Amino acid sequence: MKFAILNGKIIERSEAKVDIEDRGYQFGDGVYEVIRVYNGKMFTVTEHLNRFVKSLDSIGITLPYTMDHLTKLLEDLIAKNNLQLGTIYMQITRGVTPRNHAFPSENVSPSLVAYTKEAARPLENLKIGVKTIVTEDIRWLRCDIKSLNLLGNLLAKQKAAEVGCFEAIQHRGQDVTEGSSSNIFIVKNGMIITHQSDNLILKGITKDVILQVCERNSIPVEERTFTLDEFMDADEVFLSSTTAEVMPIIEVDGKKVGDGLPGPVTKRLQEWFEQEIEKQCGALQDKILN
Ligand code: PSZ
Repeated sequence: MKFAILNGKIIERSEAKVDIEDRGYQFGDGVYEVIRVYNGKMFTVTEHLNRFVKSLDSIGITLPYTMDHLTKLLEDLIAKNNLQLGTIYMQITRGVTPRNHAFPSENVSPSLVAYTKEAARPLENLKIGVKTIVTEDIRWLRCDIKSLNLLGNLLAKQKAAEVGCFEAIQHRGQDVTEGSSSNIFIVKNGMIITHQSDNLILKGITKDVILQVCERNSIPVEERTFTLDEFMDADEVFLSSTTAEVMPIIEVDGKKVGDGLPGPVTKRLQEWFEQEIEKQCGALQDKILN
């Protein structure tokens, strides 16, 4: 994509460069968001921007723009790049300053970067489901912050990739927390169970859409910790994220989940999730359950 945002201006992607002493580069001292674009329109943009500000607040960075201004900037970027179906990546770091662990005392301007990518919906995986592994959650205790520090997540994802799996599902002792880049849900006897949104997981925007849809359709949900045993014994399992949407999980550590096919509750949620997309962004060309 030809254009990117650097510190409030839309410039050529190839011109968008940051200093070697940017604190994001040296320390991962910043936060980010990924927003889905369908039909040239951002899905759940307000929710993503609110979470962005929450992440920024929790590390003591002030957003150097109003929400309206930032939204307009992102809309302009989508238009300039003529993006129809894809994602926007956006990050803010504490800025450029001589290397020192402690925050800079003088007024350093935060660095904002955003750019777009074309990305189809993962329709094949959404139809047939994905394979996963489980791995110990070795991350820090503020997983609610969408921090640039992703080493724990990367090590988990790499472990999955090395055995041809889509996702690594993390657990702290017996308790399942979340995927390396997704939230995890189990279905048991018609009840949906997912980890509560506390400091141990990221409060997914997709998760929140799913919970709202469940509420509206009287699907019972429990937000609580669940164990690896409950997870392995579930009728259905699925994960959620901005790009993976409602993704059926059909295998864990080489063992089939249920009968090894996406389950009925998961499929109904996929249909309702597509309806939410269409409400905000207009009709989808290709759908999961055609
Ligand atoms: O393109 C990708 O692979 C993406 S876009 C967003 C994600 C992956 N993952 C977000 C995420 C996460 O990184 C962790 C650790 N937990 C949960 C999620 C899901 O958050 P939402 O639904 O807001 O994307």
